Amino acid sequence: MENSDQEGSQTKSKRVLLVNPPQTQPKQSMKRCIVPMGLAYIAAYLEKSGHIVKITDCIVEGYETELYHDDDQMTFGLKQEEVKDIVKDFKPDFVGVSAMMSSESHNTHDVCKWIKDVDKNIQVFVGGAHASAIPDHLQNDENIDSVVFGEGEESSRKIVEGEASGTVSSELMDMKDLPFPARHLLKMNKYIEIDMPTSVFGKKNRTTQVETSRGCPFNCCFCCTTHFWGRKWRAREPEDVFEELKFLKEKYNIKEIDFTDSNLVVNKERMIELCKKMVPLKLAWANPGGLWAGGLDEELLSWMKKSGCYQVTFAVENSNPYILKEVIHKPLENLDRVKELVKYCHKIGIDTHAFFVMGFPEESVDSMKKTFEWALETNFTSATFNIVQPLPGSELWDKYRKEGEKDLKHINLRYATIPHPEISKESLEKMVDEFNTKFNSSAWRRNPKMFVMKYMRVALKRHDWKFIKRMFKRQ
Ligand code: B12
Ligand code: SF4
Repeated sequence: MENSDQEGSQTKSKRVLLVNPPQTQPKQSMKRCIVPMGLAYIAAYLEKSGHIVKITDCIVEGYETELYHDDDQMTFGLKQEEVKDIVKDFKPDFVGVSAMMSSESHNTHDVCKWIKDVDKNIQVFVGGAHASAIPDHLQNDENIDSVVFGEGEESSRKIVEGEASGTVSSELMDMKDLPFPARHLLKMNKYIEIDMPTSVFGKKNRTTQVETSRGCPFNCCFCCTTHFWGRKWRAREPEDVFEELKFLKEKYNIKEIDFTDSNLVVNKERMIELCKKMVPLKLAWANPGGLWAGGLDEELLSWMKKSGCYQVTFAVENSNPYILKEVIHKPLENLDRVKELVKYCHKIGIDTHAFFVMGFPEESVDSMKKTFEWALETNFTSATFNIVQPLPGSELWDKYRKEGEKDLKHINLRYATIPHPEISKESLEKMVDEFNTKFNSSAWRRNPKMFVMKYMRVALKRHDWKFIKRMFKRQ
């Protein structure tokens, strides 16, 4: 009886290879190297369903291999032959390829072709933010058999078990059904050794990523998160997150956490409960993706500090109330409150970073300069000024698809794509570049203690002054 059950599950079980493609970026940019959390979740879910899974992250495995292009861009990661050898060796029935950033979609198409070159019978499926945003681009690729819209865990299982194919839409996952990401299938020590996580201002040396929630209740016009995660914010139980953090500390000696959530603090009580549980773990943590300032108050911030938070990133976006409300649709009415919260963070010893978005055609150049002045006045320790992009999947994509589609590779927050009535694209890029350099170098004058702590920390950690120069320029 036992034997026949095992045989049954073996015939059902499939060999699945999940691939994170190489990455292309401007030559001078920092080469990030982050655990592909989406693939790690899918792998864990497929393993739980009885399949044999392997993850190939071309970025970490081929981190040292760089291929230079004529247009100031560079691709790093495993080469075509290396990926093909992995496919030949593993002999998968299915290969799932990540299509996360639209600016990277050419790399997804390349990997799919390499797989079909090895064996046309391998079923290739893709998913991720980009695949969910413009599935038609991927459906038209002869090397792709299925495209997943939304979360990948249950949809991948359905594809692998023959229950779905073609364009596959996902139901929102119940967070209780998610196993911990399959980090045992990744070269965890190499990510830790390379040490280029989301937060390059990191405090400690052994950093990794953790996701505690999905979705966001808001709908900022430039963001595509709610398109594929949904506006229903779903969070894991604090106890479950605590268990994962404890495991990371015990198994990999992790000392710092990057929370990858789109919006970590939608529910204050839950966040306080999580912070309380984190205190004894003595981990450093930050939220490099940005927080909604409306979710913060002094009580929560003081618990965040006690639990190891060393930097809060305020996703303020703009200081012009009309642009915030009518153009961006971000619920952040009280900007004076942001000033108070920043002051409070500094008082209790938390650094502050801020995100701003510039270049909306509805916003005058004068107003952009006012946002810059407001940021200086508010005295954030550091800030990033980005240029608005019609990211596929966002509200702006529907409006500016024509402009965006011309050059997906440049769907990057440092380039101007949307025409502005008052300023040329080149001048806008130059002005925003100057905002970044001016703001971050002025921290020396505005916030001497924090400046020294923050940048010395990074200099000592990395032994590299050039690295700090790049941070001022947000490279
Ligand atoms: C962490 C993060 C980063 C990190 C690391 C990115 C990385 N390479 O791992 C950093 C800081 C480097 C980064 C940079 C950028 N990012 Co970013 N980033 C994120 C963030 C906040 C979290 C990603 C994450 O780990 N999520 C958790 C995991 C579990 O989710 P997931 O990866 O989406 O996977 C799930 C599904 O998508 C799907 N799925 C994923 N892969 C696959 C594969 C298959 C086969 C299947 C079936 C399904 C599937 O299933 C998974 C499980 O449910 C997301 C927003 C978000 N909340 O997702 C933005 C996001 C991905 N980034 C975005 C952007 C625009 C950028 C930048 C271009 C911004 C810039 N500076 O110009 C750069 C690009 C840099 C580059 N070339 O890689 C956009 C992408 C939009 C788009 N259409 O391109 C997002 C969606 C945010 C947004 N604004 O809407 N980013
Ligand atoms: S930008 Fe942030 S707050 Fe706005 S919709 Fe996206 S995740 Fe939510």
